[in-house]
Amino acid sequence: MKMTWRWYGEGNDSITLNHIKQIPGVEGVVWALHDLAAGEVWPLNRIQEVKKQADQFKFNIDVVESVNVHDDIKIGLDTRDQLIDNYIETIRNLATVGVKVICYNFMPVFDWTRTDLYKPVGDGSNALFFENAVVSNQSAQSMIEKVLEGAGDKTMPGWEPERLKDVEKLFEKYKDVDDEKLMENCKYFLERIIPVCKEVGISMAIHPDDPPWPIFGIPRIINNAENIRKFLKLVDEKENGLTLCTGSLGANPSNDIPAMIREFGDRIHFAHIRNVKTFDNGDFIETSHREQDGNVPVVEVVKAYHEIGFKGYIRPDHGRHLWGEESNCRPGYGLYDRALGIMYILGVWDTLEKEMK
Ligand code: CS2
Ligand code: MN
Repeated sequence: MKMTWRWYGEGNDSITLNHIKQIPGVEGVVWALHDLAAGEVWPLNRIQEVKKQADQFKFNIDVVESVNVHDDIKIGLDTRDQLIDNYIETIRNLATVGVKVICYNFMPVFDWTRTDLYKPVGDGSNALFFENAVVSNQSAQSMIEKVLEGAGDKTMPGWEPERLKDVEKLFEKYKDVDDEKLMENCKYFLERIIPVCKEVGISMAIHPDDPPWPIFGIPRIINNAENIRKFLKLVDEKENGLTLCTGSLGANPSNDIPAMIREFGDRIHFAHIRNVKTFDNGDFIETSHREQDGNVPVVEVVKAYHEIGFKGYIRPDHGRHLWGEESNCRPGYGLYDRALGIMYILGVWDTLEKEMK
């Protein structure tokens, strides 16, 4: 496996390439052009600029997270063809600098959803928290306001204030889109882009829905083994693959993640590792990577990757905010806990490697 780190880009992240260089084992940065809206073509010169920055630190830029999919494609509107053409142009542009994997999601309306971005964990740190009752008892608009307020001056991918300004209208557009329709629209998208991916050597890696159950009546299609199986068959090619996020899938304790790793094997191009502590009422809080701190069997997860001979990319997913860093880091994307997570993952991995010899 190849260890990576999600970096939001120069001037857009309190963590610099120089910081990242000091974390053992990191070979590449997972990046994106975060200022571009879904549907825009990523210009070649902007892509080359990131490549140059990463080259200076000898990081690869093989993984992009995310090239966001426009709502019209998910809804299946007539405008989707032009938007898919644009997506294809971006894929082609990314291939010119050697990008290998594109992580994306097919969640309607929002990216990951939490009700508290800085919930005290009890040891002085704080972390992202999801409280079911809060989501059930308030409007989407008021939740959006709270999330954006909690994010302060940091942008939140998938939570663009402009796009979500009138979220009720956006919900209205999705009103006829159920799980089946969303899956169909996803197939339409994949049938157009996967042949191009094959041609240019890029694999698509869909990210699971987070949380992995419907909120505000929004459909969910990437949330358990059965649906993932269906998804992989939509276009049964290696390039139609997965980002397996233990944090997102792990919020539902009935997801057996090590079993998924063994089953989906070489269709997993990108691994996100995070632990999460779930409660009986469906609430959950993000924790350190250590297995004992949450409900995700992180050691078993790493073992499963080792067992399948995983050659793909891996990164710690979110981290808690430690030692006061929440004053200037992006929610879930501080420096310290993710760096500790890398050392935990590598500790297990290196032990398994040694045992093999
Ligand atoms: C990420 C997702 O921060 C995260 O949890 O794993 O937001 C991910 O970047 C997107 O869903 C992929 O499009
Ligand atoms: Mn993830």
